[in-house]
Amino acid sequence: MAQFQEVSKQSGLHPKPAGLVLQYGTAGFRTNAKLLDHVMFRMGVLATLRSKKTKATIGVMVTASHNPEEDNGVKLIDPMGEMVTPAWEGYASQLANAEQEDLLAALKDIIEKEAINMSQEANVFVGKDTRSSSASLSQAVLDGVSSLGGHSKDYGLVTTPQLHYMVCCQNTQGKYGDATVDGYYRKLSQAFIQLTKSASNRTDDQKHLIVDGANGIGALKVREMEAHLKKELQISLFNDGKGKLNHQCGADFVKVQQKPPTGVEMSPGEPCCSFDGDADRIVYYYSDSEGQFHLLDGDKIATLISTFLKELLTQAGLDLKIAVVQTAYANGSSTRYLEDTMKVLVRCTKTGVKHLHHAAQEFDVGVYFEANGHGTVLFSKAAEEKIQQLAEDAGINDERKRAARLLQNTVDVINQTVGDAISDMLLIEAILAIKGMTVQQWDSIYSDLPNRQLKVKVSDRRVIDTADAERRAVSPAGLQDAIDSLVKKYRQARSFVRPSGTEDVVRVYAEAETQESADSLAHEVSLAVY
Ligand code: NG1
Ligand code: ZN
Repeated sequence: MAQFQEVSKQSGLHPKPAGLVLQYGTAGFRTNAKLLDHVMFRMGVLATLRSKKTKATIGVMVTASHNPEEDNGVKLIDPMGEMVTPAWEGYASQLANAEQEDLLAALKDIIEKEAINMSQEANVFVGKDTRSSSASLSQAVLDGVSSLGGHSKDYGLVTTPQLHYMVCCQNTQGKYGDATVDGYYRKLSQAFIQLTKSASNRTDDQKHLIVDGANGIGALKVREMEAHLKKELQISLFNDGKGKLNHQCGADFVKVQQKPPTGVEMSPGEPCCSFDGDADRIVYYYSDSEGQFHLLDGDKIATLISTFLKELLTQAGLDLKIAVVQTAYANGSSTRYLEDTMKVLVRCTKTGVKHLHHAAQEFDVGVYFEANGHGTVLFSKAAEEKIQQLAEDAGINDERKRAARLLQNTVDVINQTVGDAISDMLLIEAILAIKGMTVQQWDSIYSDLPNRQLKVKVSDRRVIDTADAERRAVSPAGLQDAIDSLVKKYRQARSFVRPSGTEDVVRVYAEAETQESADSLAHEVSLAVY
């Protein structure tokens, strides 16, 4: 057919290595950049179909997040800025894995199954991270879009959450904000400046933050953001892009290694944070006067944010249901603190942002964070309206008004489409300023249980099947019994195993009363996995 001629021709310029099979996993396609040219082209094609199907703008982000520089990857973004719906993840794998001669058949199959009207217009937003392979790979995406007659807008270098934000703005006709990078800076910085105005006694010291940019896109963008902050936040940027991406730095390194990144000059008590390679994750940390390292991960962040929001909702007299969504990796102390002390509802979902995001949508205010620092807050439409109305209500007392205005600006500083290191950083800094809290005081809200994460290589990780939000292994037979009896040997212990969705490994997690116990429990459970 004539309309596929261009796809045929162009796909020949982006050929698939015969026999190569890749899976659209938890975070899209991710592997060595050399293997991805055909995948990018095809994802441009698929995004065009998705746009025709939804009659909305779709996003395609070229990044491999915290993976090494040599890797790259691609993620599709649905109309409201959320991850692409699961059925289309299946189509993505189907299209990426079709051999060259079968590509058109695979394409037609999707068009038929989804009953896509091919005369519908299509719009695709494309963004990329700073990897050296990203320029040509994002060009392959653009080629894919144009081969099927779609329109594209190339945002060039942006963080993953910035592209999610643009897609959402575009599809809500500007109600969420302007679909420009400048619009993003303006919305978030104005909200941040408003929030910090309520922090009366903020000293210059408290306006200072050390940021590890992981030598990635976040480093570039946090600098641009800083220019909008009118000195209300002054950033000392390390790993600013001159060094190797994610190498011994960044949020993933800091969280997994439980140590500071290289290349950052820390002084005792000074708050620091690390972004990951595409700036959708953030973790905080500091070293104390004895030089000991303290990590404030996604669980501590969720606790700080949900405590702040709960207090404001109470002060505002708003009866809105707030919940925190975590995964099995959440530290047991955080769950206990939230449920027992804060009396906040806690939900546990499977690993992967889409699961958390989905669960958080069930509440008026849903705070979700993975322990690794990926997370955000979702406000239901009704919640946003109530906050708005109250902030504009002339008949309420000053305390309620102040709380309502703070809530309003909090909503605006948050990127609700996806976890966003820059937005989360601004929110955390604003909360610390408003509460007059130091990073040490925040850290001492509860003490993490010592924990350990290990990776185990097995011949086929898929033989492990889990249930109960991945907290129990249902196959192979006997594995969970073995884990249960190992856990019983230690105090305050918990352990689980699950196959990774992004690497060919089984992940083992253990926590216990002491680091020694957590380490040996993790080790013993790894042996049970073989
Ligand atoms: P897998 O490889 O499925 O454990 C990892 C992270 C997830 C999520 C995805 C996508 C851990 C334990 N797992 O998934 O939280 O962020 O990568 O990036 O951190
Ligand atoms: Zn990331």
